[in-house]
Amino acid sequence: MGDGCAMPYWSDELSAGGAPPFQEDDMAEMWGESAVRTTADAERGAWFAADRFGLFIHWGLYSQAAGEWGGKRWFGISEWLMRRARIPVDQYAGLAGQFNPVEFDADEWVRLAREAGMRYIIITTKHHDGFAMFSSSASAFNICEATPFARDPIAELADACHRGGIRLGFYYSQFQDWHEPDGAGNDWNFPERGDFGRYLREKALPQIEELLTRYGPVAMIWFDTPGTISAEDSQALYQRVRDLQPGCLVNSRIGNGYGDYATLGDQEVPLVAPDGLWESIDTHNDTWGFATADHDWKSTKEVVGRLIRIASMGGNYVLNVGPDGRGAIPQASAKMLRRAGEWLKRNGTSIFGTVRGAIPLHAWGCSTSRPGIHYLHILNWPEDDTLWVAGVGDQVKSVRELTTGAVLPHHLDQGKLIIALPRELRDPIATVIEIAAERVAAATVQSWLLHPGISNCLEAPFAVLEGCRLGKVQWMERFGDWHHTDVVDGWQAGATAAWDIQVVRPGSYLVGAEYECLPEADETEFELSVGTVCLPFPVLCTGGRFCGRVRFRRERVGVVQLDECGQTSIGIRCMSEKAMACFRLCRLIVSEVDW
Ligand code: H79
Repeated sequence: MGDGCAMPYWSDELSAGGAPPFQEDDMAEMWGESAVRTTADAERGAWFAADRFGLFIHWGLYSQAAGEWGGKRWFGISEWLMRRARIPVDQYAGLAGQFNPVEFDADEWVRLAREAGMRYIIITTKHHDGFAMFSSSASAFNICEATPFARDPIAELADACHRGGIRLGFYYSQFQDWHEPDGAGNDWNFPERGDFGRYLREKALPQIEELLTRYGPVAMIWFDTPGTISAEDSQALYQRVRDLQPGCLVNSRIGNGYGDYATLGDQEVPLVAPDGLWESIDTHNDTWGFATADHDWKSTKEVVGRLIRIASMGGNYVLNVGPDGRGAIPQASAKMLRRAGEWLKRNGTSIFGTVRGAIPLHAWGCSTSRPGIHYLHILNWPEDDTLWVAGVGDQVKSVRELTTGAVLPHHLDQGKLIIALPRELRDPIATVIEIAAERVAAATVQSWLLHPGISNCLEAPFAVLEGCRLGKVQWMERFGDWHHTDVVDGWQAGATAAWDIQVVRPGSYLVGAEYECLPEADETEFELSVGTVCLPFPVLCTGGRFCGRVRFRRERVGVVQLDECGQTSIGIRCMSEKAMACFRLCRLIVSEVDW
């Protein structure tokens, strides 16, 4: 681009004072390729497809350090502390001498996961810091040999899981290992590139073998940051897992297109369903490992809302908690997990064993399906207690609220199902409506039902684009806390992004736009068009990007009259005479206004 739009740097070591920041290319290098070319066959993948909700646990020496080193606090993901603070290997290893997590209680963790309604646990057995949280003959840098604790928590957790009927998966960092000269990622102690093949042969493969032979059935090995690992190495790892435990699944971060299912980006919840088996992985606050300074907890409603949206796209949700150096799961996480579990106890049939929803995304929420049954998840309750549903067809047999079985009054109007919602059945987390209908109209193009009484977010991936394209922006706020947004990008002169909408209640609607506008594009003229009406407006600068952080603004554009029921289109056109690389639109927001 060369026009000031290029993201300058990622904020890796900026706060360390002087160390060179990393270029975007380094980032691609660390993530590596993580799309899968294959999906596990139906038999091996069956549990994964049905189980939907798992607990991720990041626990290691970094939990003891908790984001602080030498009197300095490092915001962001705490498990990266060793690299961020450039801690020498021997000093970091000194943490092991203080690591004595006497509060660790495997049965309690399993009980908590079960109470949350989760069906599986994935725990870090070795993160990038190289420290094995299990007894290992392949490296003495492990919890049994190097800490006063001297117990094997992986063994205890495996027993507790097998007793408690929870599947157990192992996180294993196969590429980065900051403890080893031959592992990747430690360029402060080992500036020369080591012999990665030797690391793989002498540490990673033997440890993976230990994990797959000493702890009973393993549901999955969860690899991370494939980096520049070769296709042969990825394949060899994959084969080793299959040979030792044929039923064990492998995620796509093994690299090079191998693996049984796709892991999306850290903290990424998509708007459009990916193909095949996939998972979103997420944190309860902003870090994976425990950090004393991070109290940015998601509410139960946010967590359950994400689970629902992911389930509606046929994916799994793996939510992380970070136990502290004493082995205790933070109170806030335990509380949220129990509350999420209460919701799932009432509404779990709408999540577990369902497939992606046949009824398209709406302003009120989304759906999941099973043969002949569709569950509507109301995340945004309409002000007038009236729910409009498009795409159900005319074969509806019954409409009930899930937890009480209460039959709800409904009728069809212009091909839309209208349901009267009883306010007393409103669940502050999400209300689920169960619809029995043999055949639903398959939605091909998303035509957005402009819902009265709720803000309608017309998202970038559902727009019809001319002269512009769909893009993605990703950035970190503090460090390692990823944010992902779909945008309409690459605007040519005269380009348009428009959404097909269906007006069900004529009236006045306020239209807003949410976008990033770099200084070069400040005050560029755009036009909002609805039917034959065109409203000119300027887009306003959101500031430049600092450390790659993206900032959006939500601006009112104007009020439009939508006087006729039925199909129409709403969109914006770029009136600039030259291409606009510095403007990115996330969404239009359309809401009914009382006049
Ligand atoms: O375990 C959690 C994270 O620690 C781990 N994945 C989740 C599940 C993770 N490891 N690496 N990453 C996530 C990607 C980090 C990439 C970056 Fe960088 C860190 C980009 C910028 C800083 C290293 C330095 C790679 C490029 C520059």
